[in-house]
Amino acid sequence: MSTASPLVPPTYIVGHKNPDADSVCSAIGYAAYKQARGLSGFIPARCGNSNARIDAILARFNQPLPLLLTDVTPRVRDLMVTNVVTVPQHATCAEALELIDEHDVRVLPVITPERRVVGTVSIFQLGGFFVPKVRALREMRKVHTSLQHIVRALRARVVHLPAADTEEELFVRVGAMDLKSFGQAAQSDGILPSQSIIIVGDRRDIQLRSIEMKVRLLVITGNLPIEDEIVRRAEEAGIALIVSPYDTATSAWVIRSATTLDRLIDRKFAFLSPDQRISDLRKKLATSNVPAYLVLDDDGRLQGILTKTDMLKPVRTRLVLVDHNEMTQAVSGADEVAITEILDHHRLGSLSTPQPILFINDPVGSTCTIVADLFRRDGLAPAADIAGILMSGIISDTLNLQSPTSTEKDATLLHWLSTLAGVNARELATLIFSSGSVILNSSPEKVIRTDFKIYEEDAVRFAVSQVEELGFGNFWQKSKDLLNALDSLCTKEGLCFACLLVTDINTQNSLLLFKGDPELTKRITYPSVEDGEIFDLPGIVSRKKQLIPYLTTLLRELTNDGVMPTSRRPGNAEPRLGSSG
Ligand SMILES: [Mn+2]
Repeated sequence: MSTASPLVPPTYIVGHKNPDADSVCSAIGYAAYKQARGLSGFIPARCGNSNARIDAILARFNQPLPLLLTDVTPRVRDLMVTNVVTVPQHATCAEALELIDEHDVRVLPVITPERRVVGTVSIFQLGGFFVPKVRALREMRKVHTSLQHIVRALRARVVHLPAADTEEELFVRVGAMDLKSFGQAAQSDGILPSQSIIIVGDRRDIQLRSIEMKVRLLVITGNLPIEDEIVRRAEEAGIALIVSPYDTATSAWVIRSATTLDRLIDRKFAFLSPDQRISDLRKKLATSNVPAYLVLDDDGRLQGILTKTDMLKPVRTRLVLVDHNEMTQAVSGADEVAITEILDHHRLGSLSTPQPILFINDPVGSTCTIVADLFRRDGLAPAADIAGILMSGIISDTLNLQSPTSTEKDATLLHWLSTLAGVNARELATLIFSSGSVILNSSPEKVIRTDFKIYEEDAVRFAVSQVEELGFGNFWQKSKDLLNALDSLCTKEGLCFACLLVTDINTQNSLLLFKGDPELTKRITYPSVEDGEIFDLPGIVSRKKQLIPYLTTLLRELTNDGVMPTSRRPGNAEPRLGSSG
């Protein structure tokens, strides 16, 4: 999902869920600021859908919609090792051992030519095969392979090699004893001559005896010369004859290593999907004895390998949070990755970080004001389009400096940006606020989810949405539907209450739609204009600075009077965990 060079881990600059204009504009602006400072790898992102207002701003200033980042939860694919050393299905033990030695690994996935995993072989399995078992001598001499593999393993000179590619079960015997004992041993161990490999030096008697017995393969060791008569007789009898460069003991060992892997493959291997969450695996992997998990795609093809050591690697995804600092509002999985910076103008939530980070929290009217201030402080001027983007964030959040959240600094920087962008603030405000009535153009469910934030106050969860309109005309047509939508939201999210602040940009007044805890509803001191569910809030336009403090005060009063706020039981949604931040 990264578009940055793999050498520089990407850092996503991302605003809150249900992004508003300030959230998207400050992400774009701060990425431009980083670039102006000569820093690379910063990517503006958003963790939710755009809306008509954001689209209008981006189109006006020629900016693409930032990357959609819905979930940054670390997954197996983020930590797995992808350059895995593998061994082909039909390789020999010698080849597997060589790979293990060369790459210093403990386990080799055994794969088909299509990279489908057949199983694994480990150094332990191979070791077990080669370590002498005194109670199973016959096993110790067994080789399951073809003569061609033996020739390759020994780097042998071929004299005669019939049926070289046939896979067969063979037994190694060293012809080092007296001729008489050799004959007796051959009869007593019950191994057929056609299954026997005889390894011998320049012992003419044993060589001849082996040919008479019609053994499968005769191996002459130490590059010793062979008499012409032996060669002729072997060929006549159809007996394979090769010359090994090694001594007898080494040849015997190397022949055994020519055994194909087939019988040694552990076909019950542990595997994971690349999409599995690391957090779900930590416990499982901590208590398991499996040294490494293969990572397979849906077709069983090998994608990578994950060891316990890999789980300890730091996650590469890094985030800069703009326009929010509460985990309930951040992109999913934000609490499992590194947050390197926060730029915000909201109340402080309950976020904590393991490392010290750059945290700028300035109670100005918009996050874009903070970004513009950073440019100006460093003597940098944003490009005209970026200046326009930053203006849009300020205008949108401060209702063109009319909101009580607006400060001197917002006004100063808006003016500065206006000069750089060559754009009149009043004209831009008209474009932004006339970019379509959300209430008229969206379903009630969408209206309350468009600019929607969940808050947590002493473990009480509630939601406050806001929508800005030119006049209340459109609103009154949809007020009943919006109340119903709030009611379902309250149940679905298991909230204490859900409310919607409808703000008229023209008159700078708002209406509040409120659904939830009846005890709390009763305590609302603003005049009710309908059914005790819609209230008139003259002069209230800021959710952050005016409404949230009012609501938290109401909640405190309720608990101080010994009444516990009641939350709905989540309906069709799964029970949610509280904030982990
Ligand atoms: Mn903001």
